[in-house]
Amino acid sequence: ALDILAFGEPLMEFAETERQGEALYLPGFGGDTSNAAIAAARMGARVGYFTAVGSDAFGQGFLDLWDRENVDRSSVKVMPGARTGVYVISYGPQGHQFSYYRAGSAASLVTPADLPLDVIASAKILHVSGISQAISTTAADACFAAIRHAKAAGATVSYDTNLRLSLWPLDRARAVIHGAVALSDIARPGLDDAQQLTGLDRAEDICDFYLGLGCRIVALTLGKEGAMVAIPGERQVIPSKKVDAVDASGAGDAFGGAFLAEWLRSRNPFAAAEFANAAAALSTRGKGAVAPLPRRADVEAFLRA
Ligand code: KDG
Repeated sequence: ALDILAFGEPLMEFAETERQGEALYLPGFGGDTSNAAIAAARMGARVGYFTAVGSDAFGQGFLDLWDRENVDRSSVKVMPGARTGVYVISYGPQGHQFSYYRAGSAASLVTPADLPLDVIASAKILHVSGISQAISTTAADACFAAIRHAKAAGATVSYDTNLRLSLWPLDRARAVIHGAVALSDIARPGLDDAQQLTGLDRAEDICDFYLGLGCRIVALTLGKEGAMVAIPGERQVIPSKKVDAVDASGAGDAFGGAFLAEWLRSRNPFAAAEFANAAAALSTRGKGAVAPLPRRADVEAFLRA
């Protein structure tokens, strides 16, 4: 059985770079829940992924990627005639920015009827995100159905808010995300997302808000500052070690995947956050979401150093 089953949309990635003054786009792999799945697998967890990919080269590229990364993709659907989504990362003064080519993608066509119910029921953790729900109403419905199925089977539900306002308006995002977080056990909001979603400013208040929705664990990531982890009755800031960051794309996903893998080992969310901070920091040292994800030995060496 799986430790973690993640569900969402994989996106082929092109990260802006430059060679001799000319713009070039470095191919890679992205998609928040796929990134988190790979991060967790690199930390030693038994991980599976569910989505639909197109019957195209990028879809095959993802199937091969998951095989290389030990992510079980046996329930992934290949949709004849549909396409796999794409995004471009560009860099400006405010950091990275994403442009999407994903409307009508294979993953957005997933409906509740496509869910691999047996796999969901047998995994210890189901991991989904705001992006998993933003891409279409059928995908949003499928997420809710997956969450309810996992809960009924006694699994832990993990939810990454991952607010992307180019995919849906704030009011709808808030209603859906908070509806889903209220059904989840572990919430990983990022500070900027959470400020917009909750209208609250302080990290402490944001943690209380998500605990108030009914989560058992809130792991609020604070960018370079690390994370604030809260459980009912206890809250701690877990600082992160600094690194020379090149690109923070996917750092939240690295945190999320490493956090779940480590929490399954120790059941200690504070220790898991320290481990996940290190994984996230290391993941910012290269461009793109997946290529710079560290492995367990890298994280352990970094924590010892
Ligand atoms: O967290 C990084 C992801 O946002 C990136 O890989 C692309 O999944 C993606 C999205 O929809 O933004």
